[in-house]
Amino acid sequence: MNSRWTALVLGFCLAVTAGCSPPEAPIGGASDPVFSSRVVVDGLASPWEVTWGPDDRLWITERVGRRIVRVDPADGALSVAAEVDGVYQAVGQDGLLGMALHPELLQGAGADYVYVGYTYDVDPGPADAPRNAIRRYTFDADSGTLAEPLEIITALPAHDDHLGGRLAIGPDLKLYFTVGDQGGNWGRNRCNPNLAQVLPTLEQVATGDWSAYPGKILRINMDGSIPEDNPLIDGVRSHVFTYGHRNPQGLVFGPDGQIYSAEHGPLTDDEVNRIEAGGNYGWPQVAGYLDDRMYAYERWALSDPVPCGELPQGPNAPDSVPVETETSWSHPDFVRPIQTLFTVPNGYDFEAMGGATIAAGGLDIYTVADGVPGWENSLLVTSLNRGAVYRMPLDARGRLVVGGLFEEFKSTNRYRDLAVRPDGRAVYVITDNAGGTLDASRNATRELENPGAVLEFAYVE
Ligand SMILES: [Ca+2]
Ligand SMILES: [Ca+2]
Ligand SMILES: [Ca+2]
Repeated sequence: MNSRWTALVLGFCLAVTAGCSPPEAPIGGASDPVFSSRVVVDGLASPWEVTWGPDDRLWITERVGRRIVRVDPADGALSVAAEVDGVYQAVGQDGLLGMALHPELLQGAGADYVYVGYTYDVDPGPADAPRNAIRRYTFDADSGTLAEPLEIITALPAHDDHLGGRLAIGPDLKLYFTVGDQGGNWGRNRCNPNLAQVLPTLEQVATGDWSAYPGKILRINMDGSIPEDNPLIDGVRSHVFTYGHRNPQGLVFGPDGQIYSAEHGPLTDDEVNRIEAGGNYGWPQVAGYLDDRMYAYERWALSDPVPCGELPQGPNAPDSVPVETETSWSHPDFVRPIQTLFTVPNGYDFEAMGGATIAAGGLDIYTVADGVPGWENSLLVTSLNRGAVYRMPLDARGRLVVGGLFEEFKSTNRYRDLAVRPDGRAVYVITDNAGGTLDASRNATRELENPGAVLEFAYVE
């Protein structure tokens, strides 16, 4: 399986079905790099985060397996660093989630710390009351295991949909953690109000009530407290760094400290965002750009006179549900995405053409100068529902996507997250164990080629 550059026209037609125009020739005229691919290891239970470690191992969380494992990318040898206690795992998005390695891990600096985000159950009885938390472990290099678990922050929102859960450490040595919108106003949770625009109050912050954190990216001190230099948003300083997010599952720092996120859109408009302190990323008032294209905010919880609970679930809101167009809303701190995947024109037929998202998973940035030609300074985002990694070259300042959008490493899998080898000559992708994607002919399938695996894509020439 060779990967090749396939530039995608930024139209809506992505060859999802017959009748679409095929992907166009490469943009920019660069030579097509050739990659070889192989399965490094399989048999993992829903791997969710993969990170290159200072020990030259791939550090991986298993969402369902509730383990942190280290894999030697050369031969696939796997060792278990921790069985993570107390993880609640019930549905498709909860369990053991993001992981971040302290930048001084294994540097002899007394900071051999590994942080993980996970779901747990606060209800001591039979009811389920999931919450997310961040825990720190200390790595013991001699035994290769993680010990001394320490809860950093608990009682973060969790639900049965849109949990977010990606974790990163910034050059400022703060923890950054994504919290999804908990699926509010969507699907089976359509009668729950969406809280992505709701901000915490002073009283909530004073009492440690984090229930207004859905749809936010948090910035957290290493001890769980609120950084003094977090943005003051509507007069309140909390862990909230940015808000108005749907389900961010990608989060990465560029070499100059800029932060990028990737998040699932509804039927269109997955987003790649540049994250700025105090920014409002628009959801659920806006999906993608503020352009009234194939999205308006249907407020199911406000249905009147028929209460929401009596309405059938379906793609089209009945007349009793108030609808707000994107352009009826504005906000001084609104930040538009630097890229959408994909914005479609009005009149787009989802039934005939398929959903216009890639179901964005993990995000990374390729910074190596002498790795794959033409790749330096590109964002890489994984797609769950297309079995590919989408590469976006950035401008020199890292502020804009320039020069197109490229589909890499296509296979019949769901790509959850990725890591780049420090020499830039290989990319490692982890795959979901189940779910839908597109096969080589771009037909929908649930038969995955390499479920629960680590795949290597190595640059050949
Ligand atoms: Ca990663
Ligand atoms: Ca947005
Ligand atoms: Ca829009």
